[in-house]
Amino acid sequence: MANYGKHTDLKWQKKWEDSGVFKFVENKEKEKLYVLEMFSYPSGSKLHAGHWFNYGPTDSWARMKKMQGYNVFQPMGFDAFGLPAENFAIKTGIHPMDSTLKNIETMEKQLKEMGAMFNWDHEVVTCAPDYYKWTQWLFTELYKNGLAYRKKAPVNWCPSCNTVLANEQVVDGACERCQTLVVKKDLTQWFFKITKYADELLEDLDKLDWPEKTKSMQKHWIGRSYGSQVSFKVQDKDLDFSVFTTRVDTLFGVSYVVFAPENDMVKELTTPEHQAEVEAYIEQAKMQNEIDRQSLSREKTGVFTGSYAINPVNGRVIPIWVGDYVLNTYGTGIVMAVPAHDERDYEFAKKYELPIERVIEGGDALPYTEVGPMVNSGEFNGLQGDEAKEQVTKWLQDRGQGELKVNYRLRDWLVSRQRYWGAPIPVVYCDHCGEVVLEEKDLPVELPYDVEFAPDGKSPLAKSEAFLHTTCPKCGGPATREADTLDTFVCSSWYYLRYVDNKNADAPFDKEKINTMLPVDKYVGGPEHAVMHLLYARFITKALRDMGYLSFDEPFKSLTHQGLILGPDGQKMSKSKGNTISPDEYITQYGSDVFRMYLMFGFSYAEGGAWSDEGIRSVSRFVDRVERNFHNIRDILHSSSSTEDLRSEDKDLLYWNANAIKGVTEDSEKMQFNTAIARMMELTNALTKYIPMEKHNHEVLKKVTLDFIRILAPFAPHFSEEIWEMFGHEGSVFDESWPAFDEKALVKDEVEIAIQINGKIKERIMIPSDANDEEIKALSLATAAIQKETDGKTVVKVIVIKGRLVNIVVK
Ligand code: ANZ
Ligand code: ZN
Repeated sequence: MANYGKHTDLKWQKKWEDSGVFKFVENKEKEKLYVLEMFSYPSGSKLHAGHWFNYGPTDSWARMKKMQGYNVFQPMGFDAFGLPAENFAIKTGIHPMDSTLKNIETMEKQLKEMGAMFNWDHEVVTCAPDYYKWTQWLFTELYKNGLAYRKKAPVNWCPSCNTVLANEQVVDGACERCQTLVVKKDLTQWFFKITKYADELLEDLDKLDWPEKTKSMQKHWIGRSYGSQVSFKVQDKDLDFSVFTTRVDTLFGVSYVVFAPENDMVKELTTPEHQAEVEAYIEQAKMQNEIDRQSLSREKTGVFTGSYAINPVNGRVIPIWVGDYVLNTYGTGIVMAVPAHDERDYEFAKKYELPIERVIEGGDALPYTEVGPMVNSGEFNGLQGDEAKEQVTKWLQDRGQGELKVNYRLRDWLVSRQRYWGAPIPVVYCDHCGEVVLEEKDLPVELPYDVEFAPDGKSPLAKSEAFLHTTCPKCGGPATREADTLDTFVCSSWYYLRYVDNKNADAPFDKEKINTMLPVDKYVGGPEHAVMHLLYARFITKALRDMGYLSFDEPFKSLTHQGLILGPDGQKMSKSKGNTISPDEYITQYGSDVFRMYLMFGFSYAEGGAWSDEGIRSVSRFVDRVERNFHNIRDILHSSSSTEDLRSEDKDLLYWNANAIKGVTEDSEKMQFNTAIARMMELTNALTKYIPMEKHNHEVLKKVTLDFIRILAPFAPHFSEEIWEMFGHEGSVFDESWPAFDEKALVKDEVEIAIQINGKIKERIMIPSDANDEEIKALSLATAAIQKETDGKTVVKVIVIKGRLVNIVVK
């Protein structure tokens, strides 16, 4: 009768807590290992299968590492600020602080039921004043170092959430959270100067053991592009402007230029007879979002301004247009159009009947967008590629009309949010002193509890007179507080630092402590954070390093993304589809180890997949079988007498044991848990065969049993403790060391056979003892001496007498 179940979990969770076996204690003798899972967002009140898939297997990995001798630090906390709690407050009247703390309490309890070895002493909760005091401190430090600034900027505005969104939070032109179409709005906002680190953020990606796809997404997000800036004069006006181009070798083929509708110069360039049309065009462009505007498939539109520019390289007079396929936020917001060699320009020129002239040779059809020799380009004809670009740029540079230029897609990080449930931006505005950033002694700027939540689109802070009115710390005069709060990504950009020293009341962290414990050795979380969170954290680490706080360059050395667990219907789990899996029910029924092992066995960790009830049942049956085996083994070791011989059955069992240790060690290291568990299933099959035998080698059986419990322990921690105890041990199995495997046991036995030719022994060779007739035949014929003997003759027959000899009949 199977005994393992939820009661086992509870028993061991209590024992672990009482004995403090997983408490983190600094230890210079051991190598530290910082294992981090992305902390949870306490918006839904419960832990779901996705949390479990992130935390359970990673905890197993960390447990193996602990047994391998590392001093493992594995903290947990809550990313507790954010929109959902505030929207919930508007809907229900329940204060975000109350709902958040309640959710955290539930989730903590559930996380404890998981039985992970989290270092709860180090917990951080980002909405607690003793945490966000230091988030605000981070803001002030960035400000002092010229990395935080305020400017008026067109921002992505979600009319439904009533807030500004970072570029990263706009997906297909809509708000990532509520799918409402995003509009542009001019507001004065705070920014962090992440662009200062663009090159380093790009180049250091090479140092990281991260999924290639994530690195390439960051690379694309940063979007470094080498090109040239070319300056054009406006005809009959004392005006000039520059364009950014990656194809300066096509400069002779420019047939018009296009300004982004938002470009400040458009007004000046528009002649009176074109004014009405241009203004109307600008108005409609405001309604479009950037993604659509850049889309290749969308029909290009534009209007003529009435002005002309002069191409510096050939003096040609070319019309100046306005078109929304040009973005104001990239390059200079102006494009030199070369219809013969660019798709969008080609389409535009066709539509508006603008000239198309080939200046690059190659291909039959236009547009030809590859590289090739320059043609119709005067003295530059024949040059191509980088050489051509260099020469043309040099020519321009000599005349003060151009230079080499590196351009980035990356923009500064907009951190202002017109919302309540976030860390207040620690700034006051004073009539005398202007913008005053607070000193550490004035932090934290606490969020007032007593505010009004109403669906009026206004931030509760902006309406709170008590919060807004304050005195200026510089002159003591009246001042107004900044009413915006920080993007929650600011909170999560440094939480991995605070964990180490979470109770420090004098500083965000102790420098020495942090530089010993960091960087994080293994970070595990969802791929949805490939850009934002992971890029922001890297930036903050580099900024704090340059301020002298950190002595490392990158926060997360190695990164793994777990896949997604879908509902049984193969669809993403969601309450509305009714296909969610509630871990609690399964844990009550099967115990958390079975739940965890199913997640690890039933899916590839990186891929995830659809939930299956049959899958978890089969893992439960496996655990039952393992348990029965261990009970039987205990009885055997207690009651029967041992054989001293090392028989082939004993060797076979040792083989499967070594095979399991090797497989579990190597596959788990790579987080390939499903194949690791398959190796333990093979060992279980071997034991199931061995146990019913009449005689057992106790020494072998005992070794295999203790090895097996230890490699199973990270996967089924409660169950394994119980079995470990059953075999008479007092301490925790997690204080044991990870078993090594015997390479020799992995080589199956060999036997010597004789090879005859026409009845005469010619050679003796070693073959695996379990080789079949076909394998023996092949091995014999392939032997050098036999090849020589049979050369030029016909093999008539090969007779195999198993285990002893092979007779080859030749003619
Ligand atoms: C002339 C040209 C000729 C271009 C040609 C391309 C091919 P990446 O690689 O992404 O940096 N461009 C520049 N600024 C732009 C803006 N604000 N909005 C839209 N397009 C813009 O792309 C650089 C190229 O994108 C530039 O090189 C420019 O078009 C266009 F045969 O200049 B090219
Ligand atoms: Zn003042």
